[in-house]
Amino acid sequence: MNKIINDFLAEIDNRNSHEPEFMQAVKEVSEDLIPYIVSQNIYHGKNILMRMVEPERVVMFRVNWIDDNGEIRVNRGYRVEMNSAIGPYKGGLRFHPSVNLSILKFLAFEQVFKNSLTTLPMGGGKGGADFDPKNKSDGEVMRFCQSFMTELFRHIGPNTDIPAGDIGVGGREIGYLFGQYKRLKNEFTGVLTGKGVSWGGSLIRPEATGYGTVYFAEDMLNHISDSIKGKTVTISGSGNVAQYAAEKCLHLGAKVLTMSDSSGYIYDKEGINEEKLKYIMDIKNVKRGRISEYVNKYPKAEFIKGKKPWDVKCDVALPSATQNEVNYTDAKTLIKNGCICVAEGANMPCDHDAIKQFKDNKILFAPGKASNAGGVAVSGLEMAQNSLRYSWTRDEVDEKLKEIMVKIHKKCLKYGQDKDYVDYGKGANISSFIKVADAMLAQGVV
Ligand code: NDP
Ligand code: 2IT
Repeated sequence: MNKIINDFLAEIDNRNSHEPEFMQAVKEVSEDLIPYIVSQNIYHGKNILMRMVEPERVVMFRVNWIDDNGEIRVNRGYRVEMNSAIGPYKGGLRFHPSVNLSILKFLAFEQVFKNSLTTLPMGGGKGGADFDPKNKSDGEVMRFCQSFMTELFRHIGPNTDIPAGDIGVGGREIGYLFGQYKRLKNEFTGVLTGKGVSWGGSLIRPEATGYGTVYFAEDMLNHISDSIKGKTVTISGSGNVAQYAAEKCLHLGAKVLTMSDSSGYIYDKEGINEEKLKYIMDIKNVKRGRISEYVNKYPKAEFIKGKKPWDVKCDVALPSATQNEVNYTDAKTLIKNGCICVAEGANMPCDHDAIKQFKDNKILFAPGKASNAGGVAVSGLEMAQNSLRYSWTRDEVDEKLKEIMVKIHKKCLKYGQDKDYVDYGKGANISSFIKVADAMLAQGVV
């Protein structure tokens, strides 16, 4: 079996050798899927995984814009349309200086499996640009978004490809992107999700990824007759996912000890309560400042510069910033300090060696494609509401989100439950694969 897996990965590596994040995501999925495929006559010999790792289409384009000093700036934009077997391409846009094809292909690949798990009819895609929204004026961000959409609009549409937010793309950017799409097409359609509620957005979409991650952690803990109530939680990141993960932890009676950004983390021994979280939201969303400002208002807390929060003793860890932010050493430290549950709010925040540590030590571990699927799931509900020309209440959407997370948990158990341990990664990979693979086989070699 190892030889089949290694031969497969060697062939993919040959074609994508300069794409380490993409190779990492493919490896993680292949180790679970290849043994399953080989054991199933309907999939074996159909080159199905090879078809899944090749994007259906990749668009790369120039984005020119003019900054506040009148200088002409050039960025690179992308959309990776990975797989449309079970629905139109769906997935976020990331604006961050690190964005490249490897990162977007890994995200698009993961998105295909994640979207399949949601139970909703969405294919997978991802896009973005190497544009850095930090320290840019609103006018600069708007001009960038307009220029980006001036090319992207011809490749997307409400039945073709529906982008949304991700790192560096929140409500403000979605607004500017939507405005430009509408102007170019002269059409008011649900072509993006994460829209404002007064112009086609869904209630709970901003909260959905963070809330969903905590619902999933709670489902995992309930499965071992435990709960998140009273637990200490460390969270990385202080953006959209981290903020609402923290909020839901507080709703469910857990104590949040840390949040972070790329400059370092804050550690508040007394716990980040609702009032303190509101202050963080104000720093990050309104003032667009840094997490270190927290200690100016709450001097009993510490700011630890340049470090990640995984040295802090906790029961539950929710990595919610970016890929590969939890490595082997971090995983060892978390386990040594008594952590029992890790649920990924971000995409691929735990590297291969960290995941192996969690599994070897039988720590509850949820891969992002399962635990952070709440965000795209509510995007799917936003699309449904747009098609109905109707909107559901906050409670209705929240209930549907909870139900979807429970269904994802059940799907993970179906293929991941071993005697005394659930391999959520394996459960998520196999369960999501089946739906996409069956659709691909039914649709022929296209
Ligand atoms: P935001 O842009 O709102 O926040 C990102 C946070 O992560 C910020 O605190 C940022 O700090 C930090 N961060 C970003 N890059 C790095 C880095 N290289 N090193 C350290 N910290 C970093 O993004 P989101 O909260 O939306 O996304 C966070 C993660 O969740 C991503 O992995 C994303 O793919 C994933 N995700 C997002 C979903 C969504 O609906 N938004 C859905 C599912 C997954 P700083 O401000 O210093 O850059
Ligand atoms: O990684 C993700 O699932 C997202 N960034 C959200 C995608 C979406 O279409 O809502």
